[in-house]
Amino acid sequence: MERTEFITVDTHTGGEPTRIVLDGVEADTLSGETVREKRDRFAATADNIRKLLMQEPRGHADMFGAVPVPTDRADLGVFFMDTDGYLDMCGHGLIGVVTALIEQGELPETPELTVETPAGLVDVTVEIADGVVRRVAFENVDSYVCETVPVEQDGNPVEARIVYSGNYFAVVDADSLGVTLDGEYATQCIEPALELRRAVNDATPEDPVTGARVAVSAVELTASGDRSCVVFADGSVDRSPCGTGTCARLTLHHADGGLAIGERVEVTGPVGSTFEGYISDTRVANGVTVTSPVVSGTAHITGEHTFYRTDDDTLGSFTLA
Ligand code: PYC
Repeated sequence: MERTEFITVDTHTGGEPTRIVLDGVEADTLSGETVREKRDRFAATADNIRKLLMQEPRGHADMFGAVPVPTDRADLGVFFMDTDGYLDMCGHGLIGVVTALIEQGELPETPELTVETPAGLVDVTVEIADGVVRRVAFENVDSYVCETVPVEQDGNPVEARIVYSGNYFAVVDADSLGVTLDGEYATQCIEPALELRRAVNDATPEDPVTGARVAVSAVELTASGDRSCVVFADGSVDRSPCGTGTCARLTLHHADGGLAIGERVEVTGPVGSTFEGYISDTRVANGVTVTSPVVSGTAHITGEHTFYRTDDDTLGSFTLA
């Protein structure tokens, strides 16, 4: 029997998992200049590893993962994956990766570092005490409001605001989808969010900065006050307030005139954990106001794994329909 091993360290950031792959991925499946190229090469040649570590029986329907990779452009390179594919940027994942790599001695205990993601370079600030990472803040890639897509859902008009914040989000008022973000609401968000994403993507929204047609990857349900719920992949619910989702919310709030530069807000996710964020700066690109959102949160290491893939285990990886 032949056995391949994959070593991971796992974290949770406000309840949302990140399985960080430390060993087992062959270097030639990560070739490329940029982290985006490395991610694309991995997706083309080693997607079975994503499925193995994200999906059942080793992962679960809401598993999330990250692969740190070497880069000359920053202190660290990392790309992100889930049960369904890959995201260009991930806030909770970034907070988890930086926390785990510093606490495991894989990164120096430094208060500031830059991280290259498929979405671009992200500046990170770390609070460390006694070898424990207490808080990680990241200044996201340029974020901006794209357009409003009106759709009809269950006979009701719904306005989906499309925002780019490292990923394309459809931000929608939870009430308009018939969901109240109160108590235990997470699972009620999944079906309405997936239906909304299908309708929005059928409307082929456009990125006003690049001019490209875009596909929304995540839906953020918001409610007045600080509550939010982000649904992504094939119906995964982010247990945390969602890092890039919080950036989308801040960017929208600023565009609507409700958030001044530097004004801090706290956003609460479906299990009650919080991220803090603010807009640090704005500029205009192609006539579009572009923000630099900063979000911070805390992650904890939950364990280390050595996963096996043996050649007599023919079941493979799966998600339940
Ligand atoms: O924290 O940015 C985030 C994120 C995206 C998808 C899941 N979490």
